[in-house]
Amino acid sequence: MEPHRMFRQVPLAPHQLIQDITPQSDLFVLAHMGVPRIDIDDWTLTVGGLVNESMTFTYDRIRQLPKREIQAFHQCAGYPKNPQLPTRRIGNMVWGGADLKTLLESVGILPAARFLWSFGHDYGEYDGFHADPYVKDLPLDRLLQSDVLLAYEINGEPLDALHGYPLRLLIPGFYGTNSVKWLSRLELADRRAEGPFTTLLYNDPVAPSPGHPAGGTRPVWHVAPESVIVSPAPNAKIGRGPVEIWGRAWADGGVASVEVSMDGGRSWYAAELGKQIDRSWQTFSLAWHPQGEGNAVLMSRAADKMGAIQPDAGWRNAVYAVPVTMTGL
Ligand SMILES: Nc1nc2c(c(=O)[nH]1)N[C@H]1C(S)=C(S)[C@@H](COP(=O)(O)O)O[C@H]1N2
Ligand SMILES: [Mo]
Repeated sequence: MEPHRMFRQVPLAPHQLIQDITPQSDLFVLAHMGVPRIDIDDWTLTVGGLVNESMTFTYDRIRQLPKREIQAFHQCAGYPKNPQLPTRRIGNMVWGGADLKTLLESVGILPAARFLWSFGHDYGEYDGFHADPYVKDLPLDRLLQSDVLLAYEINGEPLDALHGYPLRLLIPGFYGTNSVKWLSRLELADRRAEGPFTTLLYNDPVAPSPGHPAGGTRPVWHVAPESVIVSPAPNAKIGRGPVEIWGRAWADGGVASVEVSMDGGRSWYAAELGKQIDRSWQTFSLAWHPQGEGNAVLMSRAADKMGAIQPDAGWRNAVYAVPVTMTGL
């Protein structure tokens, strides 16, 4: 592994999300324990656990399977110990690869299987935890929706080493942490996987509720509704207008609506929402006629199709605020 320690590439800031499709070289990188450098001649993918017969695939074999391309956003959940902190690490790419459901069905899923465990080639230390290797899991019912990829391409290019070469998972609508890079092994199981990244980290606290007085935790799987204003940029000087306020919005299952505020969240106006392509982010926009001069705070908030809405503060998908100055000119 090179390096063999946590490695991050900083994300584009919200006002830099100008392109509908994020180039691979601009995509944020998250590697908890470092970056495996894999020689393709030594690499295979083994599929086992609760299957009829375990099987091993070469890179060529995976690439011979029918190829699917899915446009999908990809978002990091942020710091596993601090789900309150928004990090807004987001990109939107066209992912190319083999359909995982088809591959698993060809191996034969046994009826007792309920989770897919996915193993990376990376191992080591992260924040006082030790993992050998990186393991995540996902519920099988999500997987059988038929849009989970064994991805070997981003935007038509092979994955680079930082983004998981030669093969990674891509689970549209799930936080990035679940889309395991540098895959080595897949296993079907009847329970959740053990290891720091499934049992200790990436489990959000859930508030007590009627029927669940103790609260508990929930795995960091589904992406909650979120949006950012791309333009105007923070601290922009705004003339008399009209000014187009526009940005990106995303949620697992797609965004239902986006509202925009020009007065720091006191009043909200429905934005126009662009359509979703496959599992992509969506563009929203609103024409603004600034009144007077002085400071204004622009905000956006998205709602998903289940009715969940971005919180004002205190959670990873909290509303993003853009201060601007109205010149009155
Ligand atoms: N094997 C492995 N897969 C991994 C990780 C990792 O540390 N090891 N990090 C995860 C996290 S937290 C995120 S946000 C995404 C980041 O993918 P990217 O670096 O391609 O943007 O990869 C996920 N897959
Ligand atoms: Mo992440």
